[in-house]
Amino acid sequence: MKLYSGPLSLFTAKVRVALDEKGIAYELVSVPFSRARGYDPKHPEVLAINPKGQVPVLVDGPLALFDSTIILEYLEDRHPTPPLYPRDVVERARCRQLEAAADEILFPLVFELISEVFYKPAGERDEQRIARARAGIARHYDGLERRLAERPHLCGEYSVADIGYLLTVTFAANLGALLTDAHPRLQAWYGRVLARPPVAKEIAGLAGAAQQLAG
Ligand SMILES: N[C@@H](CCC(=O)N[C@@H](CS)C(=O)NCC(=O)O)C(=O)O
Repeated sequence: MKLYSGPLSLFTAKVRVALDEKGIAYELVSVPFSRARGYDPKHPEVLAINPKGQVPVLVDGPLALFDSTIILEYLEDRHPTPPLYPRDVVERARCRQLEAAADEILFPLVFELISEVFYKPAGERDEQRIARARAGIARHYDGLERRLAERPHLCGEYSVADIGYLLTVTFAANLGALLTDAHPRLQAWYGRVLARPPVAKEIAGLAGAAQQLAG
């Protein structure tokens, strides 16, 4: 298996964690990324496979796939053990929805912070946009806090939803939207998920990559 990956790519990080959780060996192809130019120029293989020109891209024999959610589903079908989705069909559907919510509902708010805090120097940032994004993130966390009142992980057992949310929450925190005592269950959940070796390894790798890009 070959994974085209960006050094700071949250979406690729989801796939790397799932591959490690399942013990699947893979070759990592790092695509160019810089703070000044983002993902420009794009890797030719990524452009050839993904019409959106984005990572992650996974190649497994004759199969080439893009979009982290679709890749995670393929990995589960191809390597069902250990499972990263609930077995029950209804719970599985709910869990898929949650995994997608991390990407499509929470991440856009985090992207507002990326645009302001990561790409702009202090002094040129739109503080109102930052405050609005932080408030939206805190409201989203309220929903997760309620969900965690009844279960240790977002879908009961550890799953792709925990992987996606852990990474998104980490990016938010690194950009100043910290997890606070207003969300104690979410804080405890964060510690539980971070204690998993594949997750800890990924978070350490992202921190190292961020330092390298900054230096
Ligand atoms: N929905 C996609 C999003 C992928 C995505 O946004 N990838 C970013 C890196 S994290 C990218 O390649 N950005 C370059 C671009 O959009 O041109 C997924 O889940 O894989």
